[in-house]
Amino acid sequence: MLKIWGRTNSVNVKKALWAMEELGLKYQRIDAGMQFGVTKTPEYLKMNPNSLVPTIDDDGFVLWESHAIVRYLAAKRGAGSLWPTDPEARADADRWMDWTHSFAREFQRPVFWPLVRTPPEQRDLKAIAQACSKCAELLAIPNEVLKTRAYLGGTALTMGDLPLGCHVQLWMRLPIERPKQAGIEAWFKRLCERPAYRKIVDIPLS
Ligand SMILES: N[C@@H](CCC(=O)N[C@@H](CS)C(=O)NCC(=O)O)C(=O)O
Repeated sequence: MLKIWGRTNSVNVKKALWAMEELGLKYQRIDAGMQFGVTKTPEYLKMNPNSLVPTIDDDGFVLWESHAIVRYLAAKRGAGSLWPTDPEARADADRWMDWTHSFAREFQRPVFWPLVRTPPEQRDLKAIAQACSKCAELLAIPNEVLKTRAYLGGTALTMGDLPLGCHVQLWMRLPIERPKQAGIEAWFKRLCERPAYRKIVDIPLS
């Protein structure tokens, strides 16, 4: 049985869970990380020496790094859907997974953490506003693509949408000023129409 360790409000755990749901996989999720602990136990560290979530165990094959997990599941179970079979189409989608690291670096710690996981009196609002501007500047890149494509990899959802789709849910749901970005907004709306996205990704911020 496919197992995944990770709390449901982790953006990186969401990427793996969303892939599993889109692929219709049966899995067992074990709470781990933050208030649940687990990640510092010798058993967990043996699986994932980073002491981070997510980690999966697929019938004895242990894997960590959320994007690697998404790629693995897509390659194994999603050929022709999450995993485009044409090498150029796959690279086109794949590039957005790597690009998402650039956005996450400017967004998770500088914007999400201060607004959601930091007491209001400790927030540096000027720094948050500056970080938001930088994030909007970065999102202008996929925004252009999404003006002419339904999904980042083309006409259908692929693995290329999963990492950024998880960060953009937080971006869209945070009480911040966002410039109008029609491509991103239409894509987010499209993602919200997917049952798997609503179940796993578009949950209240915490
Ligand atoms: N590059 C790793 C990063 C994993 C990561 O930073 N996970 C965070 C949650 S999003 C974590 O484990 N934080 C500590 C905790 O939850 O206890 C991945 O993509 O899987």
